This record gives sequence, structure tokens and C-alpha cells, in this order.
Amino acid sequence: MTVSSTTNTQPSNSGFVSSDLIRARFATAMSTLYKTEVPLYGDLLELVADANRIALDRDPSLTESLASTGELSRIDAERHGAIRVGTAEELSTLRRLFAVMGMFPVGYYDLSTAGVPVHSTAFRPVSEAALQQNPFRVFTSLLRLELIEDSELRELANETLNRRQIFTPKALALIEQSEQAGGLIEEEAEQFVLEALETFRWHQQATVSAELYERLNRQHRLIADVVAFKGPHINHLTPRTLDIDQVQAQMPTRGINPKAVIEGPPPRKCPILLRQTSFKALQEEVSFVDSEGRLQAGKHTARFGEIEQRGAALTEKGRALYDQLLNQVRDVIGGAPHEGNAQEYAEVLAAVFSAFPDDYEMLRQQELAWFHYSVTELGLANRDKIEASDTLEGLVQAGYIRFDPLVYEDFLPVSAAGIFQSNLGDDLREEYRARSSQAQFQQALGSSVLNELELYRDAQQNSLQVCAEQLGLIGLFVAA
Ligand code: OOG
Ligand code: NI
Repeated sequence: MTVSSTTNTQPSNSGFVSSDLIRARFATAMSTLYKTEVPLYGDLLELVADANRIALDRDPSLTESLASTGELSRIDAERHGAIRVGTAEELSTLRRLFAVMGMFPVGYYDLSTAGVPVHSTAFRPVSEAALQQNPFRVFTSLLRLELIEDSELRELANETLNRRQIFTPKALALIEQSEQAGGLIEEEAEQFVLEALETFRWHQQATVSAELYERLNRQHRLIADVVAFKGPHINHLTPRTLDIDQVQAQMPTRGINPKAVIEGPPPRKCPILLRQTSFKALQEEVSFVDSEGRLQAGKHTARFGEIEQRGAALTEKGRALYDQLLNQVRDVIGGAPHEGNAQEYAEVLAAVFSAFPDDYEMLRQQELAWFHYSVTELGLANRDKIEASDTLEGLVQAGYIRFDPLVYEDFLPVSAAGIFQSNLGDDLREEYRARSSQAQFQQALGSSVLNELELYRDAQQNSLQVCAEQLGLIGLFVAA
């Protein structure tokens, strides 16, 4: 799959609503739905909006940098969600549903090493233009039923999953319509958003008896969450904050209790990758149904809240350094951080990560991060003085070209495992011996996943291309 084959703005005369617009409408509809389902999420949105305003007011250069990369306009609408599905068919149909909204599977995440019986991808827009319009992403996990050791229970789970249909008939018909016609017209697009939303809605009534729920729950809480309900309810919706430490500190003032440790890198002058923290949602009332159809009252904890701060996307080299340092931290504290060693963890994290350059120019020189290059006003004014022999470095030094970090659009497996664990009640379990594989996941998905590094490399290269064209130096800059 190439990026150009997934460019998703339809020609305006096709009569189709652009997939970017469908995604933006869907993201808004999802946010509205989740606000009514989990009111705490609405409070969190307000907290994040306030903190973002303060962060931008405090730091004009941040505003300028976000404007240069096109992120400024998307910050308030920016969020990701997460769902978990049970079968290959559910996953592959989701792939088709997300494609209607210009969202494609990027990356592969193996969570089995952290004792979570799933593997995952993120459906997200891929082109820079699409990301700027609306960067909505959904972290999507496939349950690995083969990890249920009890064969009778595994068969029961399998039968339960095979009996359910998580998509409405109209959603399925509109996916087909879009695939065949090459898009959806206004009326269809409106209906598609409403029908697609049904798949992500919370269902208070379980599809299994309290007894089967308990058996599934004992295997793993995640297994019960996926198997026992009518659909893959959205389990959190995460706004992007520009100052996660500030929001984390303020959460308790609004009655929200975050987990003890922020996942990801330590606080830095130049943020990298992704920092995330979550809060546990309340237990919810559900009803189970016995074989005679009688309802039994019960409780289930599935949904939670999360915030994240995004920083520079790292190159392969930068990512290797990040992974190495994070492993070092874990070696020092003896595994994953928890409430009991939160303070020590923060200190070790900060100390170990002092080895990671905290300066954009150094990150660029050492090719640790990806950047977006753009011509400055000074550069445009001096266009005539630029010669074919000028180098990119020379033009950057002269102030004719500026560089801003490309934001990380993806997820981190170790952080994701920490988020999973915290809302599963922290009952840590050992890593699964039966490791998952990307090939197996892609077979269930019905396609390969895109490589995120290639997307960042393309974005950097495209920005250089635009600079070259604006300065009349066509084809001069070569990719890093
Ligand atoms: C997904 C957990 C991972 C993230 O942002 O890394 C996650 C889930 O609990 O389904 O949300
Ligand atoms: Ni998340």
C-alpha cells in the first residue's frame, strides 16, 4: 500500500462527501455520544481545553511551531479512542468501515509480552492533509481466544462471539455502497455516521449469563469485556493536551483520580513520542441473561478516561534509543512501575533519559526525530539570492528555511500495556508464552498494516520538496 493510493480527498465534482469530512463528523458524533455515556469525559475535555489555552499563551514559539506543521487548528478536535474485538471477521469489517472515513491500519502492537491477550493496530488518517483536517484514530485490539487454556470455555466464548453481529445491516450496506461507487453522497454519508456509531455504543445488557461472565472474567478481565457484550463499546476517548503534567495535577480538583504514573518519556523541553495517563471509570451496572432469558443484575468495569501529550516522531535510530533507555529504567526499578514506586520511577526515568538530547537542533543533527521543513518569510524575500549550490544546512543556518518536529501520530506498546493494566485492576500477570505475530494479525485483518516510519519519512521528504519548489531549487534536497 502506498500513501498516494490512500489519499482521501475526493474530487469536488464527484458528488461524494470527502472521507475526511465523514471522519470529522464521526469523531464529533462519537465525542457527543461518549459525553452522555461517561460525563467525566466531558469534564476532562474542559480541563484539557483550559490547560491548552494556558500553554499556548505562555509560549508563543509553541503556537508558531504548531501553526507551521498545521497542528494548531486540529488540537481542539484531536482525540483517539479504543475498542477490542473478538473475531477476524469483526476486525476485517472494521477495516472496511474505517476506510470509508479515510482511516487505515498503521503499525502492529504485540501486547502479549505484557500479559494482555490481544494484538492491535491503530486505524488513522495517513496523509498530512487528512491528518490536518481531523486526526481521529482508533486503537483496535483483537482478542486472542487461543490463549484460553480451558478448551470448553474457549469453545463457549467462540460460539458466543460467532452469534453476534456488531454492525447494523445499514452500516454493512453503506460500506459496500462506498466500496462499489468509490464514495458516499451526502444523504448516505449522514446515515453512515449514525449507523457506524451503533457499533461503538455501550450496551447495558450482556449476552451471557452471570455464571459464564464469571468464568470468562477469571480467565482474564479483558476476555469477559470482549465476549460478554453485544458490541465493542468504545472504552475511552482521549483528548490531546499540550501540558499533561498540568492536567494530571488538576484532575483531582474535578473529582478525577489519575493512575500514579504517566506512561512514556519524562517531562522534557522538547517533547518526544507520547506521554499518557488514564483514570479508572466507575463500575457500571449491567444485566446478565440466563438460559431462560431471565435478567440478573451485575457489575462490569470497562470504560475509563485518558489524556495524552504528543511530541516529536522519532526515526528508527531515535526509537531504538528510546526503547533502550526505557528498558534501562525498568531494569533499575525491577519491572513495570506501580503506585508503590511512582516517585522512584519518575526520578530514575528523568535521570536515565538525560542521555536523550533535549534540543530540536540536536535531535535533527543526530537524525533522532523527523521534521517538517518550511520556507520562512526571510527565505521568500531572498529567493533571488539563493543558488543551486546552496545546501539545506546552509539555508537553515541563514534562516531561510525553518524546521519543526513532525508530531508522533501513533502509539507505544509499553505505554498501551500500562494503560490496559491500570484499567484491568492492576492484577499483573505473566507474559504469554504463545507470542503473537504480525502475519497472523494481518491475516485476520485481511490486509497488511502500514509502516509508520515510512509515513514520517514521506512527510519529511514532501516538506523538503515544497521548500525546493518555493525556492526554485526543484529536486535538490535528498531525503535524510
Ligand atoms: C487500549 C489501551 C491502549 C493507548 O492509548 O495506548 C491505549 C484498550 O484498553 O483497549 O488506549
Ligand atoms: Ni488510549
